[in-house]
Amino acid sequence: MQKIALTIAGSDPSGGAGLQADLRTFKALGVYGLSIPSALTAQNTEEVYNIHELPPDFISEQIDILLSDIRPDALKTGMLYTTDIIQIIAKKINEYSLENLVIDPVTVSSTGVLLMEEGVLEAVKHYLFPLSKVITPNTYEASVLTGTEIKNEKDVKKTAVKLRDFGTEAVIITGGHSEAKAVDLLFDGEEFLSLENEMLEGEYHGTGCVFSAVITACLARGCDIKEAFIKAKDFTFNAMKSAITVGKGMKILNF
Ligand code: PXL
Repeated sequence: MQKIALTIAGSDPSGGAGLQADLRTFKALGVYGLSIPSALTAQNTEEVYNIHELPPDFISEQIDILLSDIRPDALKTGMLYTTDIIQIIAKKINEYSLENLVIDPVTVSSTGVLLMEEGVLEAVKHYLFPLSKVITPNTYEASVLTGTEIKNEKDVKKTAVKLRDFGTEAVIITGGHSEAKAVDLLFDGEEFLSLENEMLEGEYHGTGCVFSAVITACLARGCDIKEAFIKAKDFTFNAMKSAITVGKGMKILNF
């Protein structure tokens, strides 16, 4: 049976991040991709210039119409932008008892532009974390979500434990604490698994989106979280090594 994954995320016309990157990633992993935009951005490889969120009622309608026809094996959320959007998505996930939810709590673009309104991270934490299988914050997002400063490996572990207490099954904190190595940490409630590779030079667009999309596709295919994490780390690193320059700004992951 064809496995199916859904992304609810922002649109990035450059295709490097957002739902366009998610769909490319699902396809690369043999998973059929569904997509519901939560917000549209005006952006290129250099900068995010403007953002328009979609009306929550219309997002709700997209979910109802799609799910009356097709049921995803896994889903992920990316940039959700407003608390109203988060509330409606949480309601629908509950209503349809959707499983294998991966949350990428997107806060800022690679260039530092805010991709959410104030209070949105709190809403993601409150409404969506308890419904999720895994959350994939980077070190910055993990630190904001818990109000902890992350300076060393012990801090990363402590933060992962705190984040899991918000109700998710597993936490993956990406980016680590070191400048020299790219270290990602998984905590599934029982054990920690840390994966590292060398830090690559340059500016890359959409790494968090691709990473969480790989996890989603793997869950759709029936992997457990540990397998999905190992695959995502490897896939994203290779896609960064093969990154391409299509515009004047950041590199786009290629796979
Ligand atoms: O990489 C985070 C991200 C997620 N979603 C959208 C984005 C970005 C970064 O620019 O534009 C739509």
